Amino acid sequence: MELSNKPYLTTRSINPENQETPIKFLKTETIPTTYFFRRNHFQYPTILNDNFFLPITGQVKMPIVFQYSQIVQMETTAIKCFLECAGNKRSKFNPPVFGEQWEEGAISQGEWKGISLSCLLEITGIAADAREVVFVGYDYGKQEDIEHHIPFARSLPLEKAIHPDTIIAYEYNGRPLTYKHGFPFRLIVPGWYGMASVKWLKKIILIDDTFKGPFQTDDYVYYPKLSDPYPVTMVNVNSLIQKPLDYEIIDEGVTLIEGIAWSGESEVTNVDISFNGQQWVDAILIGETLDKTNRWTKWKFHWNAPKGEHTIYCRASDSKGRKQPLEPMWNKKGYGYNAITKIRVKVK
Ligand code: MTE
Ligand code: MO
Repeated sequence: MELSNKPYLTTRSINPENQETPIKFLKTETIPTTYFFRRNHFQYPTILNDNFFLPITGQVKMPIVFQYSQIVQMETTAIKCFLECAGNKRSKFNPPVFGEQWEEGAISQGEWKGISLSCLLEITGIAADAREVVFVGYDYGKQEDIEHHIPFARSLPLEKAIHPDTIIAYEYNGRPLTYKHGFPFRLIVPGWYGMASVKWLKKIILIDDTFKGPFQTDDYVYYPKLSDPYPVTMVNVNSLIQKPLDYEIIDEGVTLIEGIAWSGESEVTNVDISFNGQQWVDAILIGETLDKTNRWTKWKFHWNAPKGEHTIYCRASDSKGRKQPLEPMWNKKGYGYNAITKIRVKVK
């Protein structure tokens, strides 16, 4: 029998194409493009000559249209970080919410190379009254309630936009970005949920007020039950159990439990395991612990598994003192699910 890794991705919707990564593939530091999850709001755009020009306009001292050939010759910045969709794990909310029913694989990680946006803004200059930076993609389509077609567009506050790790990426894992992941240019905003990392950049506009596009003020907003709405930004502390898998049947005796944990604008400092949700024991964090900001950490735990049915709980904590909560924060659009990770196994 020939073993195959196909299908590489699990399809949640065909048009637009939304596909998640089977979590058993999330085991290396850098995920090959073929296994990288895909999240699109519209059909893929057509790539034309125009796509190789990147205008920066609005509240700048001097508007400039940069060319691909210029940008790739400037000083490069390489960033290894994960990208997680804000809707990852949405299928776990109870009561259920509308939207793509992602399980746990709307996350991937790899090395992005490009130029810090701040380098380009140094060249254009920033006007004194600039407050936000708007990023417009080449893809467009119909959005509920709006008559005309609109592009995918998002903004960042100026401080986040000029952070040296916010880059205009043109390479992934040492190769040019692939078409489906934003070729020729995409924004990468490490530590923020994926919606911020706009693909197929068409233009960048500095504005002196706040951007009100539908992907800023309607989608990607938390609507909790009891408090006021607020925007989706930084990635919550979270984790996955990859071995055993949910509902796996395993043999009695010592077995390895393993997985990954991550947190935005922070790093994982601890992973605890429990078999009853009350007493917790430390798992072992694997690999370098230096500079894990915006990267996932692998962890493992040796378990002497007794016969019977068990629930395994996993709870990550980060350097900002955040911990996965027992209950998720339910919100109408189903973003940011990060309740304690749980699987069921049977030991025979
Ligand atoms: N950029 C454009 N132009 N269009 C999109 O639909 N989706 C965003 C973001 N950037 C999107 C986009 C969302 S919600 C996510 S989670 C990430 O891209 C997914 O990136 P990927 O498809 O490379 O995994
Ligand atoms: Mo997303």
